[in-house]
Amino acid sequence: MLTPRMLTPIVAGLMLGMASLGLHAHGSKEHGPRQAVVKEQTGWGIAGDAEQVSRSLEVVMTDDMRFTPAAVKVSEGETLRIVVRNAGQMMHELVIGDSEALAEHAEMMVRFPNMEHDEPYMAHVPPGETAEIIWTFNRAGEFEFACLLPGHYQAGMIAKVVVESPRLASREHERSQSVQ
Ligand SMILES: [Cu+2]
Repeated sequence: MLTPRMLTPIVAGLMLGMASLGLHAHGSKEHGPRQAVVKEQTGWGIAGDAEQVSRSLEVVMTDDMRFTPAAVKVSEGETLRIVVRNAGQMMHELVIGDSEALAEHAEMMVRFPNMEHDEPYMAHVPPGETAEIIWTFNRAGEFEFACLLPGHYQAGMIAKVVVESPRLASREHERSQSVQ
């Protein structure tokens, strides 16, 4: 027969087991490797791998709310290692997107300034620090790098990113040749 005295260690053991399970689940979620991020196709590309990188691009962020360079050209399919350097005294971030998605996101950031967000196409960089984004631009079109911190986007902290389709570029070349 089970007496309350015998039951206590069983219950305590069960609770301890549950607690450690909970801790484990929490720990693996919070500290899991970044590579474990599910690669999701967006309208402006997809997360890339270090092995695919075709070139590095340094982008500098400054407190005058500017990205340098302010315009970037990429070939469709290229994987870039974007080295994002914050040369300012305040926090900045680089978020890749199309103008519509970024404008929407910027508005959310104004309404909820403490909103936490982290996606493979963004880097939050404290003053004096550098972060990296490895991104495959597998969609041709016009995109942007933007800092969505409240006030920054509104002050024009946006760089232009043009992803050119090689097929389209050669077709245009042919057309200009035939005109001559
Ligand atoms: Cu900023």
